[in-house]
Amino acid sequence: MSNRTALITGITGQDGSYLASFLLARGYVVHGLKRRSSSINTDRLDHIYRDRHEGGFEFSLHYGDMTDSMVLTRLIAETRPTEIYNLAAMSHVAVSFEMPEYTANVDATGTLRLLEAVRSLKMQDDVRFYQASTSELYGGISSEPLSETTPFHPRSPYAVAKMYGYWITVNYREAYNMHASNGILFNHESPERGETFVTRKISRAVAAIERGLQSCLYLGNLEARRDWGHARDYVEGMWLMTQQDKPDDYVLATGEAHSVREFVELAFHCIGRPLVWRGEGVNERGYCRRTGKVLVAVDPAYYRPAEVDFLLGDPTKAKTVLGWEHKIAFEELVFEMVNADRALLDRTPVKQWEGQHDAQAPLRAAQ
Ligand code: NDP
Ligand code: GDR
Repeated sequence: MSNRTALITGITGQDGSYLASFLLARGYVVHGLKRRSSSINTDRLDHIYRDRHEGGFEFSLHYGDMTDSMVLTRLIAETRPTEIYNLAAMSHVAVSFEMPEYTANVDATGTLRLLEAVRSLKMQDDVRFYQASTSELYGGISSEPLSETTPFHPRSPYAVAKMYGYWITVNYREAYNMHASNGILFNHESPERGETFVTRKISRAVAAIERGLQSCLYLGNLEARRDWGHARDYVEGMWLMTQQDKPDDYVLATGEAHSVREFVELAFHCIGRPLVWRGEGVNERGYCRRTGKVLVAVDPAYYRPAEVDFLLGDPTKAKTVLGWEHKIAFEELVFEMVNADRALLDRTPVKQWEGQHDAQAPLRAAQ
């Protein structure tokens, strides 16, 4: 049996699924914390379940919740992890304005619960801890590349909660000498990205519009700029942080920023429908250059109470110390996401797809 055992909170999410595959391929025993839900929430882990029977590796999921410190303590005591990756979070910025207290409970106090569970079990010298911190901490008030030394200015309940997570991780490192590191990760996407984040919302809509299942894609702020990378590259960076002799905090980013508008244009380009824009502000529309049909429209319901307009990271420290660099380029990411959703749509019964589309309708303001 491997002596490297990882516990991943948030294993059912985008990053959790990539990280689980990454660690299993390196011989880790992997345990994951999974929330109870009334319907199956392990779709992203299906391939691992399938491979487990053939691969002979050790992979287990355990029910629990970041709001339940008893479970967290018991789980750590029972699984004796050598590395803990705290990826669990209410991770949607717009939704955090609707659920600020819950977001703080999971993202801020949840991180404390996990760290304190390690300490109360006297395992602080045996565990390496990774905290999923975020570029949202910066708040987008500067157009300079953001690094580990840039001051924070969180602009959402999510970012404020993550600010607590960041500092409590630093505090446990300084107070108890724990090997605890923050990865300050800029946006990273993939075909496994949650459907209500803008990139996946776009790739799904483009695939559905191509098949005639949707007529128009409604978006909020088209000018928002993000430093978008691929989740596969970023989970490797998380792991590199826990492999260092000394714990520290690192920015992972590509060093390139693109607007939501650019993402949309490239995504429609993938299906051979280039766009032309007309109108201004909330009246702006993206028309199909060939047919003249409106394919993209602005809906102010998707504007946020406080927007983060611009995020661009400076990953120099990660490159110098960890030897980490992103490998997957922006264009490749967009093409992969659109093509994955086209393929997904091909194997999804139309009725089911329409159901999924409708199911999101009442949540539109939060997508
Ligand atoms: P996802 O939203 O895809 O995944 C979040 C995970 O947390 C899911 O497994 C979810 O479970 C779980 N979770 C949510 N609430 C609870 C709870 N109360 N108890 C236990 N588990 C819970 O996020 P990503 O994979 O994209 O991100 C991973 C982490 O990295 C998050 O902390 C996020 O805030 C942070 N981050 C992400 C970035 C990105 O661009 N992706 C950038 C910077 C930071 P369920 O599946 O049941 O919903
Ligand atoms: P973000 O991701 O808030 O950066 O947080 P999201 O994809 O939700 O938004 C990116 C930008 O796009 C603008 N936008 C829209 N966003 C959504 N979701 N839906 C829309 O219709 C839409 N139209 C425009 C947003 O206003 C925003 O400016 C993600 C999450 O993964 C966090 O957990 C993580 O910490 C950060 O990335 C880094």
